[in-house]
Amino acid sequence: MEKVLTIAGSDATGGGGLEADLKIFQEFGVFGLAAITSIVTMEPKTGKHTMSPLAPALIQQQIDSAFAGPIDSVKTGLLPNKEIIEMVSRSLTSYQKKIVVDPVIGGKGTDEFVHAESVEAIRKQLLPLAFITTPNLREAGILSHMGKLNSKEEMKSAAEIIHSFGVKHVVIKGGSQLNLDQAYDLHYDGSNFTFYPHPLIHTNYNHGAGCTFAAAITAALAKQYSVTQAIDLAIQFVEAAIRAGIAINPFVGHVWHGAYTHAEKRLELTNNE
Ligand code: PXL
Repeated sequence: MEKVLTIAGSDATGGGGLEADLKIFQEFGVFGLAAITSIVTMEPKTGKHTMSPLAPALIQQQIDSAFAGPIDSVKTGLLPNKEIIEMVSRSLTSYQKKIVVDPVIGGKGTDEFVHAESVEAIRKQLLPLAFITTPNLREAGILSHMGKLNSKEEMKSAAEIIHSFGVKHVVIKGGSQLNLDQAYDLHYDGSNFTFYPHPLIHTNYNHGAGCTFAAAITAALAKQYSVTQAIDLAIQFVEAAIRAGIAINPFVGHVWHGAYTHAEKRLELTNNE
């Protein structure tokens, strides 16, 4: 069985972070391992998020634990500061297989968590090691120094700039912000641009969608699917998860990570069991 490691934050509400990653790995039938970089909690009366980074030495010990055996692919998610980004990058330097970098730069309730020096460390230390990176439109604008991206042409320019940092494949999640007829995700491999159009879904139930997309790609790569197959499958997987979104708390609507495989129907005892 393929083994997939996530190096990410914990989202105690279960929508994003390593909680999402591990659920998705299970859906793909791969064995999930996790190194926690930080713990994100939510104040239940106000919905305010707080991030508590773990000590770098403890993160290092978790990564070393995970690498005690063979690992087929690695996903990085929320890396709370420059020191931790550099430490994780050092740990992955000799790792030759597939690394998926989800460059989590803020996000729902977490905007204040990532600073300019962290963004620079993602560009200089982490992206050169990565096989695929999966920024959303906002993150792609920040990483490329282009600011707000307003069109498919600007997405292409941003993808070229991000590719120049050394990552092999750039996948920008277009989402609904471009106000077009459909959502467009863009894949750039250094020579070709491919847009993946898919339906816009008007919903607030999308907490965890970004993590889900990157985790699905990471699991698919571990299973030796091609980059194109991995992106196609991840788009369908996320679409199902968003359509089946659920209210977990009064503040953010969560995607249901098990929707694509109807996981909610699994393990139902029948009357005669
Ligand atoms: O969706 C971005 C994200 C990533 N990782 C963790 C999070 C969040 C958003 O809340 O909590 C741990």
